[in-house]
Amino acid sequence: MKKIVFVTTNENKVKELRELAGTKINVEHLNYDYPELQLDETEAVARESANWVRERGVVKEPFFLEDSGLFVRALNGFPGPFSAFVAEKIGNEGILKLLAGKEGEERRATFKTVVAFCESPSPETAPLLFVGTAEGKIAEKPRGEGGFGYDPIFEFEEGAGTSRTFAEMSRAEKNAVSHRGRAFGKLLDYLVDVEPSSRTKNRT
Ligand code: ITT
Repeated sequence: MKKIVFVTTNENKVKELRELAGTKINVEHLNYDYPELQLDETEAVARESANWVRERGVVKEPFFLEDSGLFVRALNGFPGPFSAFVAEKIGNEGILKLLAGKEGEERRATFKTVVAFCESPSPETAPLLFVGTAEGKIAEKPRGEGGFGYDPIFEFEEGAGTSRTFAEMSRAEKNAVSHRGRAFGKLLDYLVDVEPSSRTKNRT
């Protein structure tokens, strides 16, 4: 089975990815803490983080990492690229306080994941980016026991008037519709379908 290395400090991401990869790809976890770059765009954070890891020769094999963020409309896209910092400092309760009094469409939010994949250690090959998003709303209160991070406050609209938070879904249900599921799904398709010689373009 083809093997790729996932560089992350977040065990929950690894669990989600391993379930998505199934028997197609062997995802090996490297628990390595690269610096959290404070850039404006998730794409830039993922790309530059991958370059940082590659330039230091941390991994010798094909690897990927990913940057994820929660973008809340009423907060002009905050916390966005600062999601990790904000989660640590004010957490879900802090986000809910910032949204006090906001209703309906104002609570709209997007989750975004950008996967950056480095197939070779060569500095001439730019990391390939794969983007996935999920649209939803920030719940009035945290709900659910599953997932991690912002999952209890992110309500995904499933149609027919139902909306569960990601924390109310099983891992497989979240993976089927989530930002990470979509981004990693694109990487998986790419790895499984495309011949190495024709791998050049970003899939965003
Ligand atoms: P690495 O950078 O080491 O991969 P991290 O947890 O710092 O791990 P991110 O910067 O991508 O990862 O995540 C930003 C924040 O968003 C962090 O607090 C996560 O817990 C949270 N987060 C990321 N993906 C999430 C998801 O699918 N559901 C809920 N919260 C998520």
